[in-house]
Amino acid sequence: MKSDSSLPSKDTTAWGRRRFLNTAALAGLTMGAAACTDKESGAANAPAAAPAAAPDAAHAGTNATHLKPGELDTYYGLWSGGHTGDMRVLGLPSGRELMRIPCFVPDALVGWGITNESKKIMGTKPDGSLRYTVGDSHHTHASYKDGNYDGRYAWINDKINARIARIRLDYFICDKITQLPNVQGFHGIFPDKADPVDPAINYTTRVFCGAEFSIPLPNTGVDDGTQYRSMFTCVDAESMEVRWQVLIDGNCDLTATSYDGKLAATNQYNIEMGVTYEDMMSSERDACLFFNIARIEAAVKAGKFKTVGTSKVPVVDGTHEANKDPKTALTAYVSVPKNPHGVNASPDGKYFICAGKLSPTATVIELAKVLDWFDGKLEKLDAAIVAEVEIGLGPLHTAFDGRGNAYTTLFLDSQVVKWNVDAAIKFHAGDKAAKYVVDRIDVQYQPGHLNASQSETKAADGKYLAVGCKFSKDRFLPVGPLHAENEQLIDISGDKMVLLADHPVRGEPHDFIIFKRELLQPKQVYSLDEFPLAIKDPKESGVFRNGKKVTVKMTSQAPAFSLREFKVKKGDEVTLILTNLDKIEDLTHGFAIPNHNVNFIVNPQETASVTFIADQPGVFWCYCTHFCHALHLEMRTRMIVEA
Ligand code: K7E
Ligand code: CUA
Ligand code: CA
Repeated sequence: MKSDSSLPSKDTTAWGRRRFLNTAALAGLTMGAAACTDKESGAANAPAAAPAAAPDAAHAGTNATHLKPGELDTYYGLWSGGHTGDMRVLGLPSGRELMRIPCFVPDALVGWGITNESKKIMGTKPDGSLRYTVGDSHHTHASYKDGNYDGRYAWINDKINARIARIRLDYFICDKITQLPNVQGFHGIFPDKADPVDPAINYTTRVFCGAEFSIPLPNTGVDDGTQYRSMFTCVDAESMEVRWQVLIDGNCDLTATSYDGKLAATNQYNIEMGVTYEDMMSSERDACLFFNIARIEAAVKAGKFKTVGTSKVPVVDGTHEANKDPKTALTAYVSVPKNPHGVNASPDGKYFICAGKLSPTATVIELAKVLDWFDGKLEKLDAAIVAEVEIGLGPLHTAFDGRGNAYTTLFLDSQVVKWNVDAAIKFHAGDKAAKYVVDRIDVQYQPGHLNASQSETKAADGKYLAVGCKFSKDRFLPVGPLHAENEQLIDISGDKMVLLADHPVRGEPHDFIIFKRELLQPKQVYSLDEFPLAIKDPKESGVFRNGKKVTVKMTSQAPAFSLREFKVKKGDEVTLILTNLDKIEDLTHGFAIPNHNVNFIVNPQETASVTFIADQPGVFWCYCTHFCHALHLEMRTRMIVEA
């Protein structure tokens, strides 16, 4: 197929032919076909695409991606790593990958899953081995203060094992992982931005987590799917303990939170509570489910909860049946068209926008009206919908430029559509002259998430938009059957979107955030006090025996370890503690032991430990694996295991 990146025509008459897909079967077919073939055959099932026109240089924006050697990026990007279960840190606009922060899956560079400290965070079985070595991270979002990022934390989900990880943004490390009880398919995640009750708490204290799959509660292996339920979970941002859960009808997909802290919401594509995709598509409308945070926490405080299985977490009842009276309701189910996907909060704080997925629409829900309904001042909850407009085929996620425009990925059309929220509201209210679609751009190909610089904050700046395309097809050199995916950068500073760059990415691209570099103040040298096991003076080094348990204490200072050799006996359980006493930025050492599955690094002033059985007699040259000094290759110590 051809690989043009030309802009589509602004001719909206062609657009009018893209009709609402109002049968479940057709929608399912179209989605399936496009997902496994190319854009042309996807389009064969869909109404004709807008005719292509040559790119118009006159409308080109002013942003560029190329940085001169030595020039620093102006934005950080935090990216979920997909199957690799880590968080990627990018510099934007260059798109250069600066770091990978391991979370859910072992990492060979830093020794994540090898050191005792990282294993404790990841979670182990009674025999000390890792509980999980697979992960699937989709969503990452950072902590807020005053509606902007405050540089404390970011969170990321593992869909496979229902885990949430926290990243400390001072050291760019994962410091806690919590597994959510009684849920499966933990997908959407979003920190709150303020406390619903206390205005002094204008920063993140909670993280909300949606569970996409429904299961028996407790999970007893029941076959009858009508008994399965899903839950919405609140995790404490500081302690990372699970605070409470809400039992719901339907399921959770993506999650959003309001700037005033009063509301959180999750899109639901399975209000049918089906167990097959045909069942899950049988209703014409699903829901965007709102949670009244203050009321939920009051109910927990008042003891109006139960617990499920062995979990002690309070579970309140958020089902339809229990929440009919708006004045006491904990939840509100706003109806949105068939099988929606993303839900995103506009930076003006007024709206949540639901992307239609199987419906070619975006639904704009006004938050003030949802609050009115909870107060008994809005008779029909669905009157909170202030726009529901056609934008294209397969809408998935929406980003914002802070100038009133929304940008939504169209999976089936392989496009990003730029549309104006106010114009959409006017159109919905009956002003058929209101032109809400502003621009469209082809992307390569089948985009999922997108996000714009500062888009998820009140400081959305409308400069850059990144798009995670699920298929790269012909954009890169072929490398066998597995293709790189394609992340693209688009300039959104002008009237028309301009494609700036393609970047290959290992599967699979999901969510990310982009924010100004000034918002972070990373530290490049640890403090010894961060580590209880720190060996603060090389004189403390040595071999300390307690029966068959041996502790080896060592420090590193380029180009030497504090012990030139150390002796243990065959069969000993050895715990080796290494503190890097070098204080210079960028002076990292590694420590590898041949035949013992040990390799990890210690950054400046960091302490790490490993525990292993010395099960083979012999001499083992432990060596520094991280280039540190002209004498790096000589930086070694001997482990002598006596028979
Ligand atoms: Cu759309 Cu898991 Cu965020 Cu990926 S989900 S695309
Ligand atoms: Cu120390 Cu290389
Ligand atoms: Ca559905």
